[in-house]
Amino acid sequence: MIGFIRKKWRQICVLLAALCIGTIVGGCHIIPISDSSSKKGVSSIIGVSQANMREEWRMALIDELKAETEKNDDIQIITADATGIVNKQIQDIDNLIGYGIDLLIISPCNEKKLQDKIKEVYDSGIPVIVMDRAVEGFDYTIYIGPDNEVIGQQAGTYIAELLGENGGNVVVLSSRPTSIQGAERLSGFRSAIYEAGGINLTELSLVAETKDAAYDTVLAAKGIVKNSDVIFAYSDNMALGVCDAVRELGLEDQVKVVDCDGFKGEDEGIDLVSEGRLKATVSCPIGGKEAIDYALSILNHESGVPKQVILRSNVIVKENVAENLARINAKSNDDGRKIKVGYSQVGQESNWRLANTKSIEESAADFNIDLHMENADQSQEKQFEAIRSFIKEGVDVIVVSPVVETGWDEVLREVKAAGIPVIMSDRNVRLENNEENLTTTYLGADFMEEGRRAMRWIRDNIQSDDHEMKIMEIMGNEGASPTEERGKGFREILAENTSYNITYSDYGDFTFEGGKKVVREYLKRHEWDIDIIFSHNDDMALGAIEELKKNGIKPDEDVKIVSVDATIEAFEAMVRGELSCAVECNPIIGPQLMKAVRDLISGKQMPFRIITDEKIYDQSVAEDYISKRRY
Ligand code: GZL
Repeated sequence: MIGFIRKKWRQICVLLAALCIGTIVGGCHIIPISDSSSKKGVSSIIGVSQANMREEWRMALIDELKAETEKNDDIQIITADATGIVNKQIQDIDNLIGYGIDLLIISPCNEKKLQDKIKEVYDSGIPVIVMDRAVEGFDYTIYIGPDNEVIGQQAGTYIAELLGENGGNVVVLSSRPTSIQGAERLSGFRSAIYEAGGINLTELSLVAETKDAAYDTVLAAKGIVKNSDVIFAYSDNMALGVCDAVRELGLEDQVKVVDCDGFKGEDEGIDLVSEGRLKATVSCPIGGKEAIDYALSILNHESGVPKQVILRSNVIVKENVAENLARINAKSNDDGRKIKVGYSQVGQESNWRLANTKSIEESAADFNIDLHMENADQSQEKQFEAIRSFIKEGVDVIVVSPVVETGWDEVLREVKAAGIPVIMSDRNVRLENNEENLTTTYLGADFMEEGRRAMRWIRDNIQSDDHEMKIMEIMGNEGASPTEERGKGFREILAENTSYNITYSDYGDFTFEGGKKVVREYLKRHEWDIDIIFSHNDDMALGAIEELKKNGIKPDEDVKIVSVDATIEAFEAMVRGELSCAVECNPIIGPQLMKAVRDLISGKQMPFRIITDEKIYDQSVAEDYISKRRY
């Protein structure tokens, strides 16, 4: 207790000192965020390391963080401005930690160069919220930011639709992007333009991603520009230079300009669209509100904080500027009323599913939500029936965990026509046309990463110096997103390691009996020659283990077994020395799901995706963790 008081007193002293002198302290400029510096009862200090404070977007983030902090007396934030310099940002982080912060929010100058520092802070036990630019890997508490590839795709798709079936001439400003986000936007843009077909794309290289460079480049390319229909720039900053040059060339009536960012403020995207100088801007969501929301959850040690929240971007045109501004400025008005949710659940095929259902039912009660769940016994037809019954029932929200990825367009169009929003939970769907916005958000795991983690563990822990390792893959049910994506992620890493090969694959439908069947069928036609089994879930792995033992084959000795889910039954099998490794797929998504339902009903814009936090376990740690497992 004494230690706690001492820490808090130190924090308050530091904060008051910083607020009083407000000067450069050790290279870290403390900018008092809150005017209510005499805040009583500040229990947590949040350090904000901002890449720079000159870009409009970054100032907007600080403003959002400030506004959200003002609403909560328990927290105080202090911000350091790295002025775009990597070494200064590293020094800023050290200074903020020296002030005794309880949590770090960082928007890195350079994702790669800050990655190790972010990992160091995260590993030290200080929660880290990474914003805007995602570092590789998962050594942080949560990432909140846009999907820049999607932002670029949205711009490309909009331009293709603007030009129509006759296509046209499009100029894209494509400097050598100094940021990953610029490269991702260009990549998404190009993919959408190529997919549309019939569009002549001319790339103009910029010397820098600035307004002036864009202006000069467009003027210099007058000959090309005067034959073009659209110019695309992937930031507001560059777009202003393009608009000025197009005006200078007297081409405003002919050449349309489209960009990304959609920031508020003078000469920013929304402003330029309102003035008719930009035809459209694809918004880059800021995330300050979400950052403080999740910071409070983390500081309050709430369970279920996701690993990634991918924020939604919108195509803003003159006709919908008012609607978008209203959305951006909307205050969530969760009146706490009882919400009715219709949930179409896959079935009861596995221990994972049972834990998932339990988590959802318990959280519905906690969040004052009237849950009507229908189990489909892995039948898509039964899911359609359940969804149509929810429409008739007039529920407020429909949640679907789809047994397979495809075939959902018709029934989801019926739901949309009924004005009921849809959340995809646990698994996602693949739709014919993503622009129909038939679903609001996806909440679940990164199945590709689960597959990669399984194969990375095999690569790092199971080697052979005298023969190619034979792998048997026991797959979930055909067409399910975890089946497709775990297999893809696994093969992505497998392709980098030639001493392994998948020599046999079969479906086990995520069930215990399915796992037994795959091994039984194999043994009917082969002598056992498999070195490794990769099972898409624990139930099939445990069924396979039973069949192996029945045939005198020793699990984890004669064959290593790696599975996904990491249920308590998997931990027990690892402790028994039968299962070799379990990649976690967290079924306890009830709290996040019900928070998303309440956010949706309260008018908040939903993220594109909310990705759960997951680890990997093997026999070396199974004993340590088994007592802590919650499913
Ligand atoms: C994954 C989930 C899968 C589990 C299986 O999110 O959809 O379905 O891995 C379950 O155990 O049957």
